[in-house]
Amino acid sequence: MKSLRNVFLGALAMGCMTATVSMAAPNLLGNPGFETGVLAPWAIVGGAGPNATVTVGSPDNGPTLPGTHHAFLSNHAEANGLTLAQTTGLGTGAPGTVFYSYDLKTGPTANGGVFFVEIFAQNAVGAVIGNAGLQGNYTPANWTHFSGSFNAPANTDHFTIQFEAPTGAVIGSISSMEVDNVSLNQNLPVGVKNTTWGRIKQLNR
Ligand SMILES: [Ca+2]
Repeated sequence: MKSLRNVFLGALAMGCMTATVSMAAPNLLGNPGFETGVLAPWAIVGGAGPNATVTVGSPDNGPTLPGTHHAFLSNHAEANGLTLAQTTGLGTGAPGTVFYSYDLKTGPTANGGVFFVEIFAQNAVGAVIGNAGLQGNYTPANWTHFSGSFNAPANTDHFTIQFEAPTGAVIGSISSMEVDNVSLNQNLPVGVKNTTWGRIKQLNR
């Protein structure tokens, strides 16, 4: 009996492992950890200037995934909305739950500089038809993983996620942040799907 039980537990463990691997949610974003060493397909969509830049930095890396690179938003221009964004491809989204996560680590901030994240659901012609709500103001002193979900409405076709480092309308206002391991997907997070239980039931017969 003992050996049968061990066979069962071994098979169960293998079933769980297989299920976990097959459940890995595909990320809709390209270069999500900035490990290519360049920003693309991320783009600076607002506020770029001599005193407001987004660069890929190394060797600092967010805790969620291995790597050596991150994006660094550095805004030293007053009353300026420096924004880094990525829009997923046409047809990559659908109505339903959208899961998001990202790692953040605050850089120098002063005199009204703040940091927000926004995620938009868009229809096939790019109009914004839903959103995850304004997230922030974020001020994590050390690398911190943030995650959540929102419901994409009918006619959702694709998404945009953007990281915003706006400054206040005073000289000396600074907003800066390191960003890494950004994920946007519509599959259940790893470990939530119930296919594993079907395997257990089979094995129990
Ligand atoms: Ca990285």
